[in-house]
Amino acid sequence: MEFSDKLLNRLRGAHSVGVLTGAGISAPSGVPTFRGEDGLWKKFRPEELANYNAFRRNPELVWEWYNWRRKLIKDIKPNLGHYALVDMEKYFSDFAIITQNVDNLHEMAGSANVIGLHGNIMHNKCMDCGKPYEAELVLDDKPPQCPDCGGLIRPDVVWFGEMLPEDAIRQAQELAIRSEVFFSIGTSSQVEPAASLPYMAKGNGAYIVEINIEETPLTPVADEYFNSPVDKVLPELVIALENKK
Ligand code: BJW
Repeated sequence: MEFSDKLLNRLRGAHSVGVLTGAGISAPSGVPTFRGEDGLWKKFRPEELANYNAFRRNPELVWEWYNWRRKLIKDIKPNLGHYALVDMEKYFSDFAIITQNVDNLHEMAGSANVIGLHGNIMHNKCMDCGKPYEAELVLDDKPPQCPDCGGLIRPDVVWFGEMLPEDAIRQAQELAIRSEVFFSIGTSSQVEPAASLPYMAKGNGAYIVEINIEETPLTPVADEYFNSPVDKVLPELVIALENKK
């Protein structure tokens, strides 16, 4: 794979590099993405399931979807894309990953600075009193009730219409603003506020690099677009960086 001198020189001179990841980076590990044909679970769109009102209306259905995903995720491992991002850390004094994923694979691979925007699928909380519960404790068929207050226990993730963790979105925006190179990897660039981060980075002078097997609304704005799987592009980019030292 060819990498332009412009990209390699930008990277070589950079101190701050930000990386936004989405479901596409976990796809080679076997985690289904949200959108597209693979994203449909029993014909429901993610917007119909990752949604507070849906959980209120039909908690069993939403709970079943999360437990299906939890069982699937339990045995999966990071892939070459995740590991390449771990390798990339050593080239930059300020390097962090902003992830929309809830599967913990960046942490499992060993990335040191991960900003999680949408929570962690293995964690639960009471929807009334907020008390945290581990997912393994409550893998029942129906959402259990909180022993403390009787509220329904829900996955500790961010649903549509809910605010992102304040610290996480602040850190993500600060990183986007100071990044000299900003990657958008394996995300359909449709879900806000994550989708705005590359634009924020670009507005502050960053060089935008997109890696995705399909074009997205970000593609025309990106300075470089790699139309190839992430677990192919990133390991080759690490080799190119190493050779360019
Ligand atoms: C590969 C590959 C390979 C595959 N290699 N690539 C401004 C304008 C309009 C709307 C809004 C707005 N601001 C807020 C909103 C509302 C809403 C929103 O964005 N709606 C849009 C859909 C229109 N946002 C929110 O509600 C957010 N909250 C918020 O903003 O609060 C303030 C507020 C509230 C109310 C009103 C206004 C403001 C919260 C969003 C929470 C999203 N939650 C989910 C579920 C998380 C928990 C869970 O996992 O169940 O997050 S939904 C789902 O989408 C999940 C993902 O993180 C997220 C993004 O998906 P992602 O990662 O991009 O996956 P896919 O499947 O879409 O794409 C995968 C990509 O990979 C594809 O492009 C493939 O081609 C590619 N790919 N294999 C490279 N091998």
